Formats: sequence, C-alpha cells, structure tokens
Amino acid sequence: MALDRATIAALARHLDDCVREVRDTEKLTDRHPEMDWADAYAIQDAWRALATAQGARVVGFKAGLTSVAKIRQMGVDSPVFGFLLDRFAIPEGGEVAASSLIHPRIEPEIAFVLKRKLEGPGVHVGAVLAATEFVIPAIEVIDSRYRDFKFDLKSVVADNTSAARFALGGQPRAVAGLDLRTLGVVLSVNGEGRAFGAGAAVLGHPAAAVAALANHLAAREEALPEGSVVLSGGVTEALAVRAGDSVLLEVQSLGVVGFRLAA
Ligand code: 0L1
Ligand code: MG
Repeated sequence: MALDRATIAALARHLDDCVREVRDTEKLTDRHPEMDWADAYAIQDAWRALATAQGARVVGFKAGLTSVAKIRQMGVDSPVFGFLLDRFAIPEGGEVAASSLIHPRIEPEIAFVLKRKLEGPGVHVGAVLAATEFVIPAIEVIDSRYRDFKFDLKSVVADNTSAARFALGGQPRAVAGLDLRTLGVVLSVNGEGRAFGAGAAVLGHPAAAVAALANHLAAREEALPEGSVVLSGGVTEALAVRAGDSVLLEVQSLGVVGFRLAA
C-alpha cells in the first residue's frame, strides 16, 4: 500500500462529505497519483465502516463495468465492486429528490437476492444460481463524486463504484426455468424507450458477475451474506437523468420497476 491509514481515512471522509453536501471533487489520483489497488479498496472499506458507524446497514453489493457497453462508455477495462446501503433503496414507484444527487445516471440491471451465503474462491455461474432465492429487475442510480464523471479505475473503486441509489421491483422470480442470458431489457425515460439489451451483455451471463464479485470478496476474506441483494451490472450504457424525469425498466418475464426524479 502506498497511502498511510490517516490518509485513507481522510479520503473516505472526503467522499462521504461530497455525498452529504451534494458536490463533486477532483478524482483522488490527481492528488495521490501513487494510490494503488489496495489503497483504493481500503478507502472504500473505510467509507463502508464510516457509514455503518453512522447507523447505516449494508444490504448488499454490486458489480460494475460488467458489460461491453459500460466498458466502452467509460473507457476502462475491468469490472469493479462496491457495497449497497439501506439508505440507497428507492421504493418501487417512488421518488428520489434530484437535489440529493450530483449528476445521476441510471443503469438497467438484473438483481440477485441470495438464499444462502455465497463464499469463494471458485464460485461459478452454477453455484450462484444454486444460492439465488430470486432475481428481480433493478435500476441502479450511479452518481460519481468526480467532476464530469471523469475518473480512472482506482479512483472509482475508492468512490464505491459511483453507487448512490437503487430501485428493485416487478416480479421476483426463481431462476429455475429462466434463461437470464436471453431476457430482454428496455429502459425508458418519460415514456420513450432509450436503451435496449439482453442479460448476456453482462459478462455473457449476469450470474457470472455475481460469481466474480464472490471471488473478489473471497480474496479479501469476505463472502456474500445470505439475504444480500447483488446488482450484477448495467446491461446497457448508463443514461443521464434530470429533475422531473420518470424512468421505467421492463425486464422480460420479470415485470417493471420505475421511479421519478423529483424536482
Ligand atoms: O455500476 C457501474 O457500472 C458503475 C461503475 C463505476 C463507473 C461509473 O460510474 O460508470
Ligand atoms: Mg451498475
């Protein structure tokens, strides 16, 4: 590691301040070009510890940059992983205040809810499916704390992979009999279909992203707990949204989920 403990804690607090004050910042590597991968995840961990010390609950985890569309959109080349807090959840059909976000974007995702702990190493698609209680449509709201959504991978990992909000809804379905690769996805904004895809866009199979996440956590002596929600990654590129927009995601066989970005 290149950064000391005090710097890691200070950077986590800085990102947390940006969220609470709804303001952007320069990417961390501008001031700390020496920051390495261990530092990046240590800052994310310190932020997680700070949030739980403040009373938040970790309800799940996410994989990001798991589709070719996202990788191209962001000009990066490997998946990243973050955590989800209870306060990120938007009720289905509910509202989120645009004023509480910096420059939100939305992603259509398939979420997994686990019926038992999933622990790597060696987790594969089959193990993920066996541990899944149900899958459900999810819209992730990402809101990079970095100016103009411009960052490098280490900075974005420290920034909890831009995680900000998520909405789950529609029809929860057990995975037996579903081919997650061929499920069609339509993301609409204000009634207009804006992004289209199918589950296979996520690493060939959305469960592969969950497996990669479980194996990533194992390397850090963590596991996905029973009952956790896992966002497997955007099926399409992310769409910018603004105050007044209503968004709706339809996933074939799984129904719809939506919310409004209130002014
Ligand atoms: O969930 C995601 O794919 C986001 C990963 C972080 C990069 C970004 O903000 O787009
Ligand atoms: Mg995402």
